[in-house]
Amino acid sequence: MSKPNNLESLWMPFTPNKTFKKDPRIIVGAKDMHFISEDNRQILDGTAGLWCVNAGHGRKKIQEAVSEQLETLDYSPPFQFGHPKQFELANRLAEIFPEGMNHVFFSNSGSEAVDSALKIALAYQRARGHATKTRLIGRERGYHGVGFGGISVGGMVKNRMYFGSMLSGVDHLRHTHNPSVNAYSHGQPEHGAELADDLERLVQLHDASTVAAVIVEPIAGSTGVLPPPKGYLQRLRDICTKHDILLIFDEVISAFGRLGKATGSDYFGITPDIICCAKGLTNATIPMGATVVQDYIYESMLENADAPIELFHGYTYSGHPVACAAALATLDIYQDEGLFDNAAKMSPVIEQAAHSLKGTKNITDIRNLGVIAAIELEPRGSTVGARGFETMKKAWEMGLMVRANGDTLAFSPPLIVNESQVDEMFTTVKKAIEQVD
Ligand code: PXG
Repeated sequence: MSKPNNLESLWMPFTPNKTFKKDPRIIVGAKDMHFISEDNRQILDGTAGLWCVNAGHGRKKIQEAVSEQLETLDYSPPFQFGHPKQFELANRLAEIFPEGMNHVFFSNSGSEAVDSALKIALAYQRARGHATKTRLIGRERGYHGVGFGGISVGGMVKNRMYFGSMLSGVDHLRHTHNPSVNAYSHGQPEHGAELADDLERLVQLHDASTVAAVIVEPIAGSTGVLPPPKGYLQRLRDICTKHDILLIFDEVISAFGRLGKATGSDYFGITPDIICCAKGLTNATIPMGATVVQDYIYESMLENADAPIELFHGYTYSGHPVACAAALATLDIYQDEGLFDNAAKMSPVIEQAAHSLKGTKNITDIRNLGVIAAIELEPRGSTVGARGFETMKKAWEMGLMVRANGDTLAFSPPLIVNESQVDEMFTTVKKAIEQVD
């Protein structure tokens, strides 16, 4: 494998470029549960890449589908023309998404799936004669990608503070993290359902006639894994219904088996009006996002349109044939191998292994749900994130990939993970934590 001899020209995303280029971590291959590093070490993938390689790496069936598609139809324009696989994929998604969610709008990433959802929400409210419903409500610590819509409703301070005033007419619910009463919860925490009443407060402040939609991750991932308190999502759903506000679930992380079901909505038993997904949709092989809506949204948009084109929105690569081929092959793998069931089976194994680290030095909290776990470390003095970053690097040296979100270490392995790999993940990370000051 040839070595990139000059790292200078690339501006790396969400990466400390100066530090990385002095001591790079280069990945040159991947198969099943492992990455292969440039120095030819096997690295156990504790994160499914970035929460996205749900079926494991190097899947033949996806490779074949992609290469066949490239030979048959490499591209066709998505506006005014169609190709068979995008219809087939939309139908397949409708089958596994919650009842009544039978209409799918394709994009190329989670960020675009979110921006599409926000735009659809606004256009829908207007089309049905509620044009004053324009406000969007997100949540503190929420991550909804990096488009201006997504960062406006998002709640990650650093992702917002450098980028001006963003969308106007946006407000935020408080986040649900409350370690003083919920630390070391197994699965969903007991306390905090009442935080959903923040929505009621915001409705009192702004009036329901001005609020279009609320967007939350059913389980917050990127901010450091915050499972929703018991009862919280139901309360949010009830308040949205009461005030005729759309509920959008950003399932970019939670869809496609991460919680042992096709969607987090299915797992929690709460049906939103719109779901955003991406990542696991194509097993991360080809970029793709999707925004899945309730039938009444699609039907109302078609019925009430004031122009022949009902939605003035779309991307050059919406429903790209190669992405569709990859997604269809991925859905086949999930189904044929029962990977969502395997995720459900591995969930208690991960819970047990993660919580067995309680008492290890510097750990202040451990959280888990489905095939997700997080270990929160005490920040080292005022240098927030340093301990998490160094532990991630140490784990990499020891042959494990783990995500550091600030001082929280996050695990989200591929859904093919087995018991001995779970054991290896947590044994290794424990050693890494012990070796970092
Ligand atoms: N919504 C959610 C809930 C996400 O987790 C996005 C939207 C944006 O997706 P794209 O495909 O535009 O990146 C995400 C992405 C992390 C991490 O450190 C997580 C994401 C991205 C980068 C880092 O956990 N999730």
